[in-house]
Amino acid sequence: MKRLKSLLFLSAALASAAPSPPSLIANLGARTTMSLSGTWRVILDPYEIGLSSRFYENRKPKDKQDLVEYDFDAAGTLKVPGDWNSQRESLLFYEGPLWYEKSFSYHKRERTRTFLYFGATNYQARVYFNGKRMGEHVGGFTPFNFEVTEDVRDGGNFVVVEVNNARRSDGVPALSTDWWNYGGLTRDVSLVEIPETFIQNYSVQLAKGSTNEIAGWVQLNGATHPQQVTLEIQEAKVEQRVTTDSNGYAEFRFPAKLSLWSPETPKLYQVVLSAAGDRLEDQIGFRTIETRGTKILLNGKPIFLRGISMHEEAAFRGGRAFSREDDAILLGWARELGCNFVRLAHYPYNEDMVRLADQMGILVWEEIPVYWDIDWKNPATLQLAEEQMRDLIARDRNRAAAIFWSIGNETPVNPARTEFLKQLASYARELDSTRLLTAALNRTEHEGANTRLLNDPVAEFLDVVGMNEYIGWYDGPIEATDTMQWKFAYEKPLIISEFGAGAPYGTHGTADTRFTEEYQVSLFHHQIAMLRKIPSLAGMSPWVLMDFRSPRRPLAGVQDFYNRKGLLSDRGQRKQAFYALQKFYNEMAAAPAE
Ligand code: GCB
Repeated sequence: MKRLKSLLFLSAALASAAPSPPSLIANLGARTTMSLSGTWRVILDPYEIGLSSRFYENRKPKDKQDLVEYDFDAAGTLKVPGDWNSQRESLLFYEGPLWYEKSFSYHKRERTRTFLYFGATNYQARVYFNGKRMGEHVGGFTPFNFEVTEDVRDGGNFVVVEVNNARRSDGVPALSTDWWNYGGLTRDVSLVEIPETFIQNYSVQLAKGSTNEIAGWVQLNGATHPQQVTLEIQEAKVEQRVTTDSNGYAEFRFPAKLSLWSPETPKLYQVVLSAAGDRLEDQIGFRTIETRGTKILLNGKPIFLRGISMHEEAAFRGGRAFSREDDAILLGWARELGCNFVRLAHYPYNEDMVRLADQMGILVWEEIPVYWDIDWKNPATLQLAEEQMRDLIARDRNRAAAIFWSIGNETPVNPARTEFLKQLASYARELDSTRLLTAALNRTEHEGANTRLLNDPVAEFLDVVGMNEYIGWYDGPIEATDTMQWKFAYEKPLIISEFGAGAPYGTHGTADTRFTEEYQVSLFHHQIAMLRKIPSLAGMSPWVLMDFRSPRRPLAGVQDFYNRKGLLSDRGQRKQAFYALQKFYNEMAAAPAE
C-alpha cells in the first residue's frame, strides 16, 4: 500500500498545469445526489473560439452597447446524458469542441461538502462552475469529480463544460478505432452531498486464497485524526470496528461465514460502512478467482467462460448506451445466448452495467482503450492509460462480477509497446492484486501454412491470455479452421477474445458468400470445432453481440457505417449465428468444465 500511495502522489505531481480532478468518490449510488441530467444548452465551437470569448462566464450584454457574441439561452439544446452524434443528424460525424451550459438552483446545507460528478465525458472536458475554472479531465469513459463546496451558491448556479472529442495521436485511444467517436456528456452529471468527513473508497472482499476470511481497507476523506470505522454485514452476523490512521486509512481482516457469489447463485450481501457521521451501503458478492495451470478457477472450481464481446451502444435507439434499460437489454441478450461471461470491449462501460452483471451473475472482462497503435514512447500517454485503469478500479473494485482487468487490445509487438504494457500491468497489480490481468493479443507467428504460434512477450505479464483471431474472415478461408494447429509459448489459460464475420441481418446466400448470414453461421460452426480442440481453452467471447456504428465501415448497402459482425442487428433481430452459438453454450453449460 505504501508504494501505491507514492505512485498516486507521483501521478498527481506529473499532472498537467490544469488542476486534475481529486480522487473519485466511490459508490455514487449510495450518496445523496441532485441530478443535473436533462436538457442542457449547447454551442458548437468548430473554430475553438469559446475559450477566448469566455463562454464559461455565461454572460449577457450589460447594455445595448456591450458586445457579447454568444448566448447560451438562445442556443440549441441537447439531452444529458447522451452523445451529441446520435441526437442531431448534423453532428453525426462531428469531432471537435462543443460547449454545454446548465443553470440550476441549489439549497446550500450546513456541514455538507458538495461535489460535481461526471459519469463520463468524451474525450476532454474543461469544467467551469459559476464562471470559475474547476479543472479538466482527459479520457472518455471513466468518472471524475470536482469539489465545489466553496463555489456553490444558495440560489442560482451554473455549470459550463467544454467537451472536445477530437482524436489525438497521444491519446488513449489514439487516432484509429473501430467504433464511433461519440462525443459529449455521455453519462449522468450530478451534484453530490457528502458529510465533511466521508468514506471515499473501500475494498471489501475475500482475502486472497480464502473463502472464509474477509480482507480489505477503507479510506476516509477529511479525517484529520484517527476515526473509528464500523463494517456490518447483518446477514452474515459481521460487525467489525477498526481505527484509521491520521490519514483516514485502515485495513481489516476477519473470519466470516459466507455463501459464495457465482453465476448460478449471484448472492449479494448488504454491507454497511460507517465512520465519523458518514454511512453508506453497498451490495457486495464474495468469490475467489484464480488460475491453476491453464484453468480458471472460480471459487476453487474450473469454469469455462461462455462469453460474448460487446460495445456500449444502445439497441434500437442507437448512440452510446447509458441507462439501466440499455444495459438490461444488452445483458439480457447475453443471458439468452447462454453466456456466463461478457467482454466489455474496448473501454470502461457505465457503472450500472457492472452492477447489473453482479446481480445477474454474469462475469465481466473490463478493459481500458489501449487499442491498436498508440504513442508507446510518450510518458504522458502511459500516465493517461494508468489514470483510466486507476479510476476504473476505484469505481468497480467491489464488484464480484469483475474478474479481469484488460490492459489492451491488438497492440503491435515492439519493444516500446511491451515496456509500456509491462508498466501498465504492474501498476494495475499494484492497485488490485485480487483480479486477473489479461489483454487481447493477436500477433502470432506462422509456422508453415497451418500452424500458428502465440509467443507475444506481453503474455508473460498476464494471468490469462486473450487472443483475437479472424481465421475465415481477415485471415484465410473458413476451411483453414479445419486444419489449423495452435501453439502457445505460455502455460496459461486462453480466452479467444474475438472471432467473427460480418453479415447484415436478413442477407442470404451460399455459405461461401461474404456478408451473408450463411457465411457467418458457417464460420461460427467451423471456429467452434477448431477452438474446442485447444487444450488450454478456458473461454471465448466472439465478436460481437450487436452490430455497432463504425466510421471505418463504409461499404454502401451492406455496412453503411456499421460493423455488421453482430449476432443481433442493432434492432435486436437475431441472426442464424446467434442460434449456433446459443446451441454450443447450452451444451457447454450442461457439461461442466473439468
Ligand atoms: C478486431 C478489433 C475490434 C474490431 C474487429 C473487427 O480485431 O479488436 O475492435 O471491431 O476486429 O470487426 O474487425
